[in-house]
Amino acid sequence: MKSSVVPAGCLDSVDIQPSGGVLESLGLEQSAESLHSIPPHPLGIKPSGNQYTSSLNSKGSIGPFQLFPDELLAIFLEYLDSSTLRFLGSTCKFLYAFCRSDDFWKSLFIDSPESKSGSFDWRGTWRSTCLALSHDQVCRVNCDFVFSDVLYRPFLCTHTSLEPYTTDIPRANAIARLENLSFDEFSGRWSDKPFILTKPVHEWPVFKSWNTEALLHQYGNIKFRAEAVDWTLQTYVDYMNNSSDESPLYLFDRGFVDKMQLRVGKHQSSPSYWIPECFGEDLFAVLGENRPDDKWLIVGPARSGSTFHKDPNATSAWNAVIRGSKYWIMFPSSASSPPPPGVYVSEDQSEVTSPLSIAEWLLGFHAEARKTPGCVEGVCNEGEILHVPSGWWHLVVNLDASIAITQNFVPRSHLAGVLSFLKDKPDQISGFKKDVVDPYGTFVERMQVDYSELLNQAFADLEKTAEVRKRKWDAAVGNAGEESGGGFSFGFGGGDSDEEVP
Ligand SMILES: O=C(O)CCC(=O)C(=O)O
Ligand SMILES: [Fe+2]
Repeated sequence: MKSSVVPAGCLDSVDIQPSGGVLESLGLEQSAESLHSIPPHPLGIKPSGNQYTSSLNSKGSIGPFQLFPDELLAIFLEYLDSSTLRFLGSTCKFLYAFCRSDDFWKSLFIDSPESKSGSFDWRGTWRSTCLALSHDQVCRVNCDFVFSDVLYRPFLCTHTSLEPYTTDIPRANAIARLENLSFDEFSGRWSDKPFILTKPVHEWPVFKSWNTEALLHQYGNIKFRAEAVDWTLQTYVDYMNNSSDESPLYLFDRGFVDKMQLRVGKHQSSPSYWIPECFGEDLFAVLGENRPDDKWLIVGPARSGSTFHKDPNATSAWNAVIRGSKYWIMFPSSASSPPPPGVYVSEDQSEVTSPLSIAEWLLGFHAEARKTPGCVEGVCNEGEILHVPSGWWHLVVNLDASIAITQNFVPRSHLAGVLSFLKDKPDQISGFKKDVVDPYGTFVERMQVDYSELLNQAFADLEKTAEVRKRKWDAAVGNAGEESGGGFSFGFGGGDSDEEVP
């Protein structure tokens, strides 16, 4: 299959719709098979490159505005309210095509009182939902002579097959799959490596009983957070079953344990689920009520997922797939290694810019990423649980509609890294309640009471690391052997940084 990968612009523009500028301009490569699987655009919109083989071009009808690139026109339209957008869309085919773009309607609807109150019916698109249009009230004007990468790109990304990216994982990249793991094995060999545990989730009652139907039956009227909205589970599932967003809205709720009245941990009577023993205790538990957020329910349709990030506060995480399956691609983090291809971080590493949707990233950067040293990949199937070590970059995409639970934690083996993060990067700390004004101090104080030996060991490790780094620095600047004078001092930061998410 890989031998048939060709730049899409080389394909015959007559019989293959998505040829022309859109793929080339994005620097995208795509297999011929996956291009053939893309249906015609429902309005007939085509990539910009097709204008050069057509004698007609609808953009001509917008007069002097045709001088503006489509990207700029799209920015203008973001400022319009729904009735203006609707009226403008009835002036000519070109503007009709633009004003139908669901991204505008998504922003308009998410900010609307209906979305906030949760009292609305999902109608298949953001536009139909915003305007309360039933299926037969939606007209479809033929836009055969609208050529626009800006309009065509999201459609292409929504319909591109994920298969070429998530299968045929090179053996060297494959994430280890383990039946089981002891605490000693985890602490000794595995706490810095991603792995998939194939068994422990199978005994969880939530694994045995949860599916979309069952959840709807019990919790259909409960509101859960999905990015910027709080919708009932029923509304979210309606959306999930009937939408075609390039980046589907992702349910990611940190209050699910209370909302669903779950009991977490084997010590509970009739527990709903428990944490595999290999991960040991979570040292943030010493903070009690003051601990940062740590548990999320994750629900999403196929193609939803998480763009590249590191988990918050230098924590590690596990992610258990209850239904569906997830493709993971991950990179270790170190001060000397760059972020994954296509991901840019600010100098202090506090901001991550990955402006691309998951599909765009796969189309544009996956091939390079796969060849990058350190890259690991794997599919975590139903009933399996994946370990995300502290500091690792990860991108995740759901291969089917999925339900998962994730928890972040501080294992013993990463205590030093977490202390260093909290002390050296206070501006990047996240997930603590506002009244915890000094997370580092509070954590150290609580650790001194419950785990003083472990804490002292972690401080000693940090001192040692700082000492080694100082020696390396001295050697590099040529003052080896001298007492280091003022002017430069090391924190105990290891040089890595951690961006917040989920
Ligand atoms: O399931 C996902 O989308 C991944 C969530 C995530 O990033 C995590 O659990 O750390
Ligand atoms: Fe994550």
